[in-house]
Amino acid sequence: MNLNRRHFLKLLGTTTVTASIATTATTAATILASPKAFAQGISSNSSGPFSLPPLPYDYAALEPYIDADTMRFHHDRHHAAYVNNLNAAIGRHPQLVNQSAIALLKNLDSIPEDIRSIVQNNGGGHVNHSMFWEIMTPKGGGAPTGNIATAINENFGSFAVLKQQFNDAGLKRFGSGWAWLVLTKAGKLEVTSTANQDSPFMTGDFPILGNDLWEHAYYLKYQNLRGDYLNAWWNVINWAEVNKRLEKSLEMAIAS
Ligand code: MN3
Repeated sequence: MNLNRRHFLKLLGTTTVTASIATTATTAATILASPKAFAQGISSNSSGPFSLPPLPYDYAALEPYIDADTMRFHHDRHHAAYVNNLNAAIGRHPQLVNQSAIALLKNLDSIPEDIRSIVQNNGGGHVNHSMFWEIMTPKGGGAPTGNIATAINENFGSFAVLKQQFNDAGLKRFGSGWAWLVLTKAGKLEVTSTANQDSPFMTGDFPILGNDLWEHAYYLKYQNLRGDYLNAWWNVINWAEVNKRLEKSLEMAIAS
């Protein structure tokens, strides 16, 4: 990866972040290296290296923007199914048992062909949703804070421009998928979109922030009005967690 210190300083428009990168490197390395640590160790109904992380708040905590029934089905059924399917696939190839879900996604070409698409879909689903719960919070929303605020202004001009690009990407995604704010291999923040459960990690980008565009994420409350859901979602963004992910993305870029 051709990132260097100058890229980061340009990205952030500041030198203040570089000190904290070093101090949190160990924590991030631990989180990213171990599937159990990444998933925070709650048990699910399947056995295997991966487990369903707990929701960090009540099902109803994100109302009125996301309703409790949607959160319950989304976390307890949909995410759980991705975890169970991923564990079943890895169970057929035990040599993969110590790899993190992110590592699996980054090296799909090396995954045995008989489980490759299962890992792509369900490993992607597990990693995407593990991020999704964490970057939302009942006390969220408002303007970005910290280094992500600086980076957004440097890369997009303003938060309003980012939101518009992001929501446009979400509206244009036909069918199921995700809208993303990623740190690219070139060290820039960009808005992207993927189909199905494809993860930005598959192409070497780091997902800083992502919104679930599957109908299971919004249909009970918003029906066909995906645009209303996209607009409302910004009210629950956990900017503190997004800042942690920005730091992690920079650490991984430095390490690779
Ligand atoms: Mn989903």
